[in-house]
Amino acid sequence: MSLLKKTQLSVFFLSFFSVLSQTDSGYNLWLNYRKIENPEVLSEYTRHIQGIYMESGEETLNIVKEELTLALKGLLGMSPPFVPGQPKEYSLIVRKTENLSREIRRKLEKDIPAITKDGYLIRSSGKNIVITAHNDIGILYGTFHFLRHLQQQLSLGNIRILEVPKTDIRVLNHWDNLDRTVERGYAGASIWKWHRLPGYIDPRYKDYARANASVGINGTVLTNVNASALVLTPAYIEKVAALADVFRPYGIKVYLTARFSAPIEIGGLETADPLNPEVRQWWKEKISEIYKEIPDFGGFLVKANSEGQPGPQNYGRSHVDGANMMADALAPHNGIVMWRAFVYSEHDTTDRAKQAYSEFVSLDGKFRDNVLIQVKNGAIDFQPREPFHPMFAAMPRTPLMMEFQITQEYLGFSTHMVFLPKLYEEVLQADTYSHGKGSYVAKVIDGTLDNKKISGIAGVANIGSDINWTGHPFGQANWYGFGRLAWDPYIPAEKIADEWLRLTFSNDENFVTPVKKMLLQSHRAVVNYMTPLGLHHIMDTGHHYGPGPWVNNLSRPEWNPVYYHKADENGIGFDRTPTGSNATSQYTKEVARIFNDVETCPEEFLLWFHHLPWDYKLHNGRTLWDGLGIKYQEGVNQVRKAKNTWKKMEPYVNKQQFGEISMLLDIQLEEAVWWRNACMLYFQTHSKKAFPKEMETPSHSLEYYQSLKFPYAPGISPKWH
Ligand code: BDP
Repeated sequence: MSLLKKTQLSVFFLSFFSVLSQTDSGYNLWLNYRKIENPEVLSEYTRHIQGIYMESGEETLNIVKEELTLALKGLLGMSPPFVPGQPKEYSLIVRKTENLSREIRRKLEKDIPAITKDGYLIRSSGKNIVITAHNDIGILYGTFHFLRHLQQQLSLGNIRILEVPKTDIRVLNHWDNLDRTVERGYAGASIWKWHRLPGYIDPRYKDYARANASVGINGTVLTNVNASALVLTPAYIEKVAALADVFRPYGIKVYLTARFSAPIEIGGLETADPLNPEVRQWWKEKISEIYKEIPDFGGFLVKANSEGQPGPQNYGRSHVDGANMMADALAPHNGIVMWRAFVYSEHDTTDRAKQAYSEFVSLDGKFRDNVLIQVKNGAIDFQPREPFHPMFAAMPRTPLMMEFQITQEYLGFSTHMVFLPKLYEEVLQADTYSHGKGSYVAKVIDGTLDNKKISGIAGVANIGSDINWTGHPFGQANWYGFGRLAWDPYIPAEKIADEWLRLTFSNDENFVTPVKKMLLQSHRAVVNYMTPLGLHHIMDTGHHYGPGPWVNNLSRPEWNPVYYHKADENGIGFDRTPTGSNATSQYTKEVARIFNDVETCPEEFLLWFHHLPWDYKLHNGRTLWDGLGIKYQEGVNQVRKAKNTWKKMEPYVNKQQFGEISMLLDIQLEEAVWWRNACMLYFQTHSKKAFPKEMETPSHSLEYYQSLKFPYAPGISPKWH
């Protein structure tokens, strides 16, 4: 072999291996564009896409070009040429509607009027395929959808896809601190390298934007809801502006969390009273200053008067006063306020589950048009499973944003496999009955139920600097799934799982079918081994890692697990019916009736709404005590089953990720057993009953489980130390 050939070969191998290892690590997410091996599909695609006819334009269109080149090269093994002049037959035509030829416009005339907002149309037209939209971002979204179609190896014959985003604001919430710790983050340090910004632009920023755009996410709140006012100082605004510049061509706006006391902390004022003219002026000027640097700045996310954060109530003012003050200052710049409804007070002795509703519902209709109230999916706090938040049925005149948690604070951190779109789907498909049957939460969120002018959905990000972004390779599915549901809250979780698996790993049915099944039952498994039958908030203190149902020594009663399960020798559960806290009265009467009646209350919420004796008979005829043990065991069994499924998947997944997932499933199983043993041993001290025969005998004593300490468990902000 000549020297030249040898060098060429080694260069080839080098680049081959570097690509391979990047793919192996999971860094490329669902955008890894593996070569299509199926010859029929490949020949269909190469026949249909012999050239690309694309208009030239600014940054976003260059990105489209870049993505098409990269993707088609990966998928087809070669990138079809971009052809100038007139499109020939079998071209992919990528053009804005206004630039389509008259002939094509005529052919697509039925569909074009239906493209609104950042929507797009992908359609066969004669022998061509057209991707069109009214604006550049629509073209980018359409391109990503088209590529997704190819990645799933779906047919191009008579393709017709018309998509319009169903919600307006589709944002990630990063709970990232300026010191790069991430509150409730389990995938490494924050990806924002504040110290090096604005000069150093980490390539990851672009990859982050690209991944988000590929699923239609159009905003990012860079900082923690437990906010630092520092991010509003000039030095940081400059850094934020540098990030905004990277994200802009991907259609992503930046937002910041605004600390309510910032006028005092960085403005030198003596008060942050929202009705004080100087304070109002300070925010006005601060906001103008931000817009000077970031003309398309999105606005603020605010956590006020919650868990010790400052807010308008410190000055005897209301949430309306606080939110509207910021909204007034943002309105001239088209900015918005996302005001969080996650409030509960140590001075309020009523059921914590009732407090947000009690505080906010009477304020319906009083917020400015550019205020959205951001409501967590349930009334407590991102528990493994919660009934939908009653606020969703109660504020017809206020845009309500959904806040989901993508990071797994209460679901096993980034160690456990949990496919969250299943949880999201359950909430979005819940019926509030606010306008009779069929008043789904999804319709509240997309604004259609009450004709809201603006709508939105937020997900607390699970992203960090780990090479694969999310710690657990399957955590990527939750980022992906959140984005897909933000775009369209009606997509079935099953479809999302199917898509994501095909995009990320393999199109082989022998892989997709069993692994999809495994993903779809993973949420139920976690609920079973952590908090079955409606139990909630029984995790250990502070870090929230592992079980701690015995914890009863925290200063605030509603921080203690015993407050939530109320186990004693007679029984277990939180009575939220009219004989108890009457939290059910916050739901519409149809829903309240279902929850109030122990017979109709869905079993998965039984102990959320009812305090029941240990020998209460479940629908299957077993006692509550036995049923609890059986559920805990079922969760463990489900993880075992998942492990067995995964074991057989080695041929379909690269070695690195196969190994990572195998190890994580091992840990998940150990921790599932830990949860079952610790909880059942503890509850047994109250029930005084033998474990059901279906349950395996715990290998350690309760004292052992109670003695476990995890001082360095990840995800705690300095704030909680
Ligand atoms: C809780 C978290 C805490 C957050 C809080 C919030 O434990 O770290 O600050 O929610 O959402 O779930 O504000």
